[in-house]
Order: sequence, then C-alpha cells, then structure tokens
Amino acid sequence: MVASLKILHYKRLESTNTTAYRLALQSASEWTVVVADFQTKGRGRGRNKWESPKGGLWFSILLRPEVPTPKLPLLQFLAAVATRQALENETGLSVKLKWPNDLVLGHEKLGGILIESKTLGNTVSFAILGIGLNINQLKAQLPPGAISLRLVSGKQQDLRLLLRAILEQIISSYDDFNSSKIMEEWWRNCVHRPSRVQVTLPNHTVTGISRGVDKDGSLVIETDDRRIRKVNEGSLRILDD
Ligand code: BT5
Repeated sequence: MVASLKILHYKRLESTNTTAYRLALQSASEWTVVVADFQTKGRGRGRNKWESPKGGLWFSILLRPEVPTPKLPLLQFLAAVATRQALENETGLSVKLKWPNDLVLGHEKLGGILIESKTLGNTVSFAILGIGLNINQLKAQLPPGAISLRLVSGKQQDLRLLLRAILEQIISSYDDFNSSKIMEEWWRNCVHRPSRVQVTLPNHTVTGISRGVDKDGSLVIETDDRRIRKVNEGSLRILDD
C-alpha cells in the first residue's frame, strides 16, 4: 500500500486528537497527520490528562481502516509495535511495551497511545490514532513515573526525523492489521513478560502472572488459584521484576 501522508503542523492545539477528529468529520483524507509543538488539553484514556509541553512528540493520524469494528483495538497494538521499533532503530535504546497502551524505558512511561473512533455497527468510519512521546523534556517537565528519550540518551533528539521514522514504520506495518503477528511481536517486547501484575478495573482488581495477550488485545492473567482470566480494560501495575 502506498500511503500519501499529509502532515499538518501546529504550534499549539488543545489536543491533536480533537483536531484530527474534526478533520475526519470534514472528510479529510486517510493518513492526514496532525502534529502540535504543545497541547493545552492533551488527553489520555477516560478522564486522564496528558502532559504535553514543548519538547515532546504529540501527533494524531487519521485512518479509515477496512476492518470490522471488533478488530479495531488491534490498531493500538500495531501502532505500539511500530513505534517501539522505530524508536529503537533511531536511538538504539531498548523501548518496551506495557499493557494496554504504554511505551516504557526501564519501568518508566515514555509514551502512550489513544485511539478514538467513529463506527457504525460493524463498520469503522474512521479512527484517530493519537501518539504521545516524551522526547526532549527534562525531568522537571515530566510527571512522576515518566521518562524522556533525552534523559536516557543524554542527547537532544530531532523531532521531525523521529516522526518520519515512526510514520514510515506504521505505514509499513499497516497491511498486517489482521495478523496474529502483531500480538506475538507485542508480547515479545512486553516489559511484564511474564511478571506478577495487578490490573485495576472499574469495580475490582485482578492479581496474578501475566501470561500473554489474546488476539483481541485482552491480557491473559494466571491468578493465584491457577485460573486463567482475561481482562480487556484497566490499569496495570507490575508487582515484581
Ligand atoms: C495514555 O493514556 O497513555 C495515552 C496518551 C496519548 C497522548 C496522545 S498525545 C497526541 C494525542 N492527543 C491527545 O490529546 N492525546 C494523544 P493513559 O494510559 O490514560 O495514561 C495517562 C496517565 O499517564 C495520566 O493519568 C498520568 O498519570 C500519566 N501521564 C500524563 N502525562 C504524561 C506524560 N507526558 N508522560 C508520561 N506519563 C504521563
């Protein structure tokens, strides 16, 4: 597939996802990419805020994937695998993945992925793939538990080069949307493979050993009573190394 990228660069936006969503409703073409130097209302999952000062890479890609709605969660894993690979190729650093949507360096959060979509029954009208990565921020500009590429590499990184490399990797992985290869690759690079974890869901927690990711993106956990549980949402904490 030959994707024609259209990169729209803004100095400041509330959220690149919001702008990309609006453009999608106005029939913007697939592979329109919205980038901002900083965001004033960056979002994470649910009500989570996303700190997005200048120095990070904050962007959203408009996609119109031809997959049935239940397959859409795979996009997040595809994007995580591709972004991880591009960052490792460009910097030589060992970037890992944490369920469900984190990129980590060591055990600290380097970035996250937020997908928002418009669907009609089984059909995906569009998906906004939002990616946020801490690149050149110094410690004082990062929330607790976060890390930037610069802090680990000691070097200022070229944001445009990194963005290009990530977009190219996502484009070349995009044809694999349906493939179980994505989940295998994701799990191979998972930081809790396998580890003792605790997943907090809206009304309860599940504790056990993370054993893998299912093809629908659920995390497979072996609980202390040796039962296999699958969770498809929640926040994960690693309990040991
Ligand atoms: C995410 O949410 O990890 C998805 C973040 C997606 C951000 C991108 S930037 C471009 C696009 N436009 C947007 O508005 N969003 C997307 P979640 O798993 O819910 O994690 C959010 C939590 O991470 C927060 O509650 C904080 O604890 C923490 N956090 C906030 N800002 C952070 C940062 N810059 N680096 C690391 N952790 C952060």
